[in-house]
Amino acid sequence: MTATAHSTLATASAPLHADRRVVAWVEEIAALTRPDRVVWCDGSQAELQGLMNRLVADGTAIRLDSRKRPDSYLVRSDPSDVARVESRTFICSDREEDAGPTNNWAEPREMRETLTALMDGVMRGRTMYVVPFSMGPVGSPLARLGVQVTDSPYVVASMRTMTRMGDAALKQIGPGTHWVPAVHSVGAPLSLGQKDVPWPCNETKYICHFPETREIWSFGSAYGGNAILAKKAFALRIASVIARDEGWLAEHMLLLKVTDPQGRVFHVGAAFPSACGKTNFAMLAPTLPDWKVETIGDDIAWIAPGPDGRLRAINPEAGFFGVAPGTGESTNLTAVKTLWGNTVFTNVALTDDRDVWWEGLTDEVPEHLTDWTGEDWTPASGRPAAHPNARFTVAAAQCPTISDDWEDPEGVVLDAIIFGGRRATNVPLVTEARDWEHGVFMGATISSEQTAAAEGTVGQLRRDPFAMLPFCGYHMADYWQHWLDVGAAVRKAGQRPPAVFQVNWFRKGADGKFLWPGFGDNIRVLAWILGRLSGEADGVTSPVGTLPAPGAIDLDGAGVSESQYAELMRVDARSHLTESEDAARYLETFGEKVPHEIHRELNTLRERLRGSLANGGDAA
Ligand code: GTP
Ligand code: SPV
Ligand code: MN
Repeated sequence: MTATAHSTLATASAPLHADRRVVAWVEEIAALTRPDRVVWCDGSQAELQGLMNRLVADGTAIRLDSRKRPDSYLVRSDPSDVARVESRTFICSDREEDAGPTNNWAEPREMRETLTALMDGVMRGRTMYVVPFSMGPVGSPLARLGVQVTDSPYVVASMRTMTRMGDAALKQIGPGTHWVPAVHSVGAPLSLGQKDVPWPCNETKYICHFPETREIWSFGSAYGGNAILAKKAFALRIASVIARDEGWLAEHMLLLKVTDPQGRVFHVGAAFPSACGKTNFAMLAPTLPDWKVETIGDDIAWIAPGPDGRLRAINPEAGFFGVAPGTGESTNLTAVKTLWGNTVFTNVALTDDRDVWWEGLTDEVPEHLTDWTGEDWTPASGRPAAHPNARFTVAAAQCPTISDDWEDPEGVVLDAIIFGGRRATNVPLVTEARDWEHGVFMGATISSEQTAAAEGTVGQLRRDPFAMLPFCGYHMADYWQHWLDVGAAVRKAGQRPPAVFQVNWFRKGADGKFLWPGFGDNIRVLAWILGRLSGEADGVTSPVGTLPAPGAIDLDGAGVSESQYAELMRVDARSHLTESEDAARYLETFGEKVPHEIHRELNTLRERLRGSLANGGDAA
């Protein structure tokens, strides 16, 4: 067929109400990628069923036992395509300095040439799906729109769960509406009669963002954030740029609602790096009596000043793409209950009775499984049955603790912001920032041990500012300035910015074991945090910030010994001074753009640490 015939194909299949610019763009991409068919997705249940049937027929998905796990599927990816690929993720801003030292920059014109060559005819033999979506409740003033085209039915099904996808979103796009175009291909054209593989992908991968034109192009992968472009590519990398220009924040944060025993309601956002416990914290089952935690989001928050100047937040997503390993009955029963059905599992193990299993789901390990690569597995195999970055995809609405305000179009007022990471040493269980500026410094310099959620060396310590290192669409130091500006705007409106805290659930003792029980017991820390807001919880000043006063954290029944607690809270001035030297070197890599407030906070920290050393050493 000729490109013209394909254009006709794209137009003929378009819904009548589709915006002309969207249709024209789809035509253009179809002419380049030359799919056999173009399908405009309506987001219906019947459409999803059709996609899943097709994935089963193609051998991509396995239908799980319908009594054990109704309408649920297991998908095994290609072993070369199991996580986000940060080394192949590019910010193609006009000027290199706008991408900053933490991003891979590529010259936009050159990248367009590369992508055009790669995408030329790339969808031959495949169907191109047109996937209109809304990030945020349809019609919310905080919502933003996008359209992804993709040749992966698995990605379409994922987008159906993760976003408000289909006709309702498409109808939001009118002549003057802004929408983000996103092109995705697995990069595996099929020649006539060629048999497909269960998980088509390409060794070459590109995940590209054009911040000026606000568009996304992704080639070669079908896994997670590489392919579900509404998520990290749009809702963080492109949205962070839009947010900078419009005066709001797009963040790698969970959102939760807490009700204390007096019935007071608070909303909290928390930024932890990938696979560091956002889903767990968002679904926290409190071990303290009469506390209630409800879930709003587990990965991304969009935060904007409301009419009164206070910061309000929405979860732009509609589903959870959560880490399976470590999610179990004892660690996150709420998540386990959420996954009762209507769930797509990727790279977990298959039980002999056609259900799923992964490390940590149950204490008892099954005697026989089919592992995530399709091989026989027994406990003696000496390798994990599920991939460490195996994931579940499920609708947020199915979560038993989903909050009644999770789809509030105006968002929820944010009372506190928490930063966290995985730190085996040094970082106390919880620290309160003195003010917004100190909080921004905490966020800017936070570090974490790397997890399997992306390629790289697991366990290696890296600075991960605001848990946004792989997700900030512009210069990181400009982003810090933007955070300072947002706080200043809140104050200018006569309001107080949210209080800021840093937590660390992952400190280890000399025996190499976690000192803190974590999970449901994290409510004890949250209770102290909220007590600080109401002025009811006591704190003590330390060089790194305010720590809980002795006895201010309820440890009743936590099984934490006095010496363990002391170790959890210990601030070793000497090692913090060493860390602050590293922080200084880190800030240098951002050059002139580092806001003076950040330097000021670093100097204050170092002075306080030196003062504490002069007074004998142990700072806390
Ligand atoms: P992304 O979806 O990649 O952004 O990650 P996430 O932050 O949502 O990760 P998730 O909540 O799925 O956490 C993954 C891992 O953290 C699992 O292995 C959990 O067992 C572990 N984890 C979560 N909370 C705690 C905690 O309080 N203590 C300890 N020790 N581990 C935790
Ligand atoms: C993360 O890595 O932070 C995730 C998973 O939430 S992905 O969508 O693949 O980015
Ligand atoms: Mn994430």
